[in-house]
Amino acid sequence: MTSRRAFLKAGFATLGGSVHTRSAWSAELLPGELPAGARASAQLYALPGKLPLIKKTFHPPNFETPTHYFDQLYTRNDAFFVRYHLSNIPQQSAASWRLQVAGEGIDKPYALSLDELKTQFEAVEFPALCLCSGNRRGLFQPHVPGVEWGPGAMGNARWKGARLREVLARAGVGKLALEVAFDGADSAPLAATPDFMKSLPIWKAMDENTLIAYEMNGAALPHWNGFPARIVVPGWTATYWIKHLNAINVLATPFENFWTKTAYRIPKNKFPLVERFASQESEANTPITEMVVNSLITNIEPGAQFKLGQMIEVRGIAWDGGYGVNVVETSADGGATWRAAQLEADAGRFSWRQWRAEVRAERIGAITLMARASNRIGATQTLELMHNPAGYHHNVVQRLTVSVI
Ligand SMILES: Nc1nc2c(c(=O)[nH]1)N[C@H]1C(S)=C(S)[C@@H](COP(=O)(O)O)O[C@H]1N2
Ligand SMILES: [Mo]
Repeated sequence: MTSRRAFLKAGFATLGGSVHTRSAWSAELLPGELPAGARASAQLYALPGKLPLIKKTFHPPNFETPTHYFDQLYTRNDAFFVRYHLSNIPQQSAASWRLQVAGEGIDKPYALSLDELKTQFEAVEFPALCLCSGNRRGLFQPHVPGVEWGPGAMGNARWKGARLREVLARAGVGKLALEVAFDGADSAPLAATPDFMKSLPIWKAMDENTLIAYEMNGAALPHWNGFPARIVVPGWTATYWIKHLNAINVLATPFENFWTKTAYRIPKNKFPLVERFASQESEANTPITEMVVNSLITNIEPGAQFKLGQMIEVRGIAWDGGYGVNVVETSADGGATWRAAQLEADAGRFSWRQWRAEVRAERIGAITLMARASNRIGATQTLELMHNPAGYHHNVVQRLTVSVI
């Protein structure tokens, strides 16, 4: 059996980062609802170029962002979460990187350098939330297999890049085009593991907001977030946001890759989704697409103490799949009564929206703070978990217990 120390050293050697063994500190940063096992084994670890993040796995690297970094509109690049399926992640060079555009759905295959991508297409920039489908999977009861994420497998950033549809248009998209498949430079150490690739329906690939992004918050993409370029699909969960993008294939038939055809599926008709991926639907299930409406309290750690009679300022963020959050309500009595929170400025429909509320610490003992967001198409966060086998779309109203002394 590998000892914990040997394992940490192995992780350290491969990823070249540094371990932060202040376990008491990392435990505080985890939601109280995470099972004791997940809390005890969690630790902070800094990948090269990153601040200490909550380590989920070293191989492949999966690291989540501590909640306090979400107490601002944009998530810093060096605190942005990292999610990979495969552990061969070669460093890409800006000078030699090429993007291949090919497939039976286009007329003229071609390749682009990074310079060409930046200079030959209009650069557009807007904020969008990048959220892993499995964010909060670790809170599922009963448990489901997969990376046991807390609430930090997400981040809100300003993305700058070229519109995918312009890059496709140069290749001449024909009538046959049904889906557009994406491949990144990462691969599996074992040939038996399917390469991580995803496709989008052609209409979503041609949406004016779908980007090939090369900047994040005004800087080049960090290596761990897809340098030099990644797909950005605002409103849809991050599984489609392929990093280290190096090949685009326009397909005339449904993509057969495991990660599109089999993984990242949700039961049909269970979630209130509008945007569908029809060519990949089966009898039982459908690819996950849009994010569901959700929120998070960002300025208070579980177990925080307040004085009797004190006003408690509660701040947080709320988001959805791009319709726009229009109401956030908070409760300080475990959900018996709710009051509207104040929404901060709207940074765009794909960004999360900040909000704040004040509640009085009215009695001594434990009190449960809750936040519940709704959006412009009338969807609201659930009180009961919508169970599904892969542990996606966890948008149960958060219960954060603090104490009044
Ligand atoms: N090349 C590549 N791109 C990828 C993945 C991957 O494993 N390889 N994972 C996807 C998933 S499931 C998520 S949640 C996001 C995570 O983006 P981040 O690591 O920049 O936070 O990347 C997506 N793009
Ligand atoms: Mo993900």
